[in-house]
Amino acid sequence: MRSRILARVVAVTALGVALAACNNSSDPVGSVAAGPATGDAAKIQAADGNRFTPATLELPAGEEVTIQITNSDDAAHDFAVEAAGLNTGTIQAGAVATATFTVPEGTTKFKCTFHRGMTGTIKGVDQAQG
Ligand SMILES: [Cu+2]
Repeated sequence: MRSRILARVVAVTALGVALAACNNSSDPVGSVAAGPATGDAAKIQAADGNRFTPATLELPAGEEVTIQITNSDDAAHDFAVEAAGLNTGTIQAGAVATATFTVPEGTTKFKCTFHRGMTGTIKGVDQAQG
């Protein structure tokens, strides 16, 4: 009898740990904000299937740019540019956030810290070209 109760306690504890592991969350870091952009913004979506669309953004190198991230998925995501020390923090399903930074030249990676492989690339394009 006592061992059965103990087994149940262990099972419930394991369930709690499993649920905690699924409860993705992160805190905002850097020049980020909740809600839509108030001015011009490059727009990107966190989409069904743990992917960003588009996964590649071409932005003007050396300029301060705001990226607006819309979570069109039914799971939470975030948007992090580690090289720039940015993380929107958790973007709940249906929510919108922005991240503002000066675009480096060349290739800069961004990602969702909750989902391995949910990544993308910012291409900082020299404005003197084209
Ligand atoms: Cu994600």
